[in-house]
Amino acid sequence: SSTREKLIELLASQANTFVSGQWLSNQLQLSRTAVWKQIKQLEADGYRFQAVPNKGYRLIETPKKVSENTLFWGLSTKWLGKVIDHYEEISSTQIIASQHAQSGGQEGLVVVAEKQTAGKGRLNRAWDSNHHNGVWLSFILRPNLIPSHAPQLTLLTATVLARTIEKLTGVKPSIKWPNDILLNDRKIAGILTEMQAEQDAIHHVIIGIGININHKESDFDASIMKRATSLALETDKQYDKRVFIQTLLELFEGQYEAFLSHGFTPVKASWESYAYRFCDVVHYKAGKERAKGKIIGIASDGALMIEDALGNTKHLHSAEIDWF
Ligand code: BTX
Repeated sequence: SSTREKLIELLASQANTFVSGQWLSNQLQLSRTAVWKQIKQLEADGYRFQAVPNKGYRLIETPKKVSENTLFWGLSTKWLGKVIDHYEEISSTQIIASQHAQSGGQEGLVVVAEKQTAGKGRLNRAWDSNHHNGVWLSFILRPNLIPSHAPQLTLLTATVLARTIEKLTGVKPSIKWPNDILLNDRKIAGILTEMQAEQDAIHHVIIGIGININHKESDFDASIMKRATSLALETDKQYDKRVFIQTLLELFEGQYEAFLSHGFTPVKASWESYAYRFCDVVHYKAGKERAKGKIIGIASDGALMIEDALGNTKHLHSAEIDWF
């Protein structure tokens, strides 16, 4: 509620001193009992206070715990994450977000879960996320784009995810076409974009993002242990999931708005700056054709651009790349 936010704001702005219950009740125009009840609720969310008789309260710790409230506090976005639907455990945030979208959920509504029991990957693959050490979230977009431009949103999301990881860890990830996010050659995050559209208009797009944050190696399913990694495994540090989510949403909002007003060119440049094996020659199989060529970029429809030995450019829409 807005009272809660105001209370947290007041307490955080006075973090070095005690504030009296009376002062808070004046500021918030609430009874002292009501203030006390709000403080108890914040404690249940993981905020910690020092309470001294005749002096009042001092905020000594904001929670690491992820909840609607803790995510909301300190989030500086204008519209992304202004409505947050948080679950300790859910089948898939993608499913819940798409239900919200179908019943009129607003652009920027975010669904977050600590654990998913049926996390979805692309092409009916599963996403290993029945684990509280990752960030699993989906949000609704309602862009005024033609449906054929929707793949650009996936490319945009990949660049935002790469930027977020780089900002928080100092390590530069790579984007492996079509859309794996790698850190030191292992998969650290995945993106699932689902769209509902008519011929010439998008109803909504659900962007689903999964990032392995504080996993130990044994937290991964044996089938992916060798190929998957987490921020903690690669950098030997633990990360605050709340901070990760907030940074991600803030960067996304800015980059998305820039994309809507300036188009795809900056996204393309950013994607290419993170592209795995950019300018390397790779072997690939596309349909029946086996060939090799140099990776020279990404096209606006998501195709990988390859240059062959004669200098001709090819656009690969689906291909198996031999990365190693
Ligand atoms: P993808 O199809 O590119 O990747 C799925 C493949 O990645 C799996 O087949 C497996 O090999 C591997 N994999 C599975 N889980 C993990 C993991 N945790 N870390 C690394 N590799 C893994 C990418 O699909 C799209 C993933 C989107 C996940 C988000 S989470 C929030 C939202 N809700 C939901 O159900 N899906 C999205």
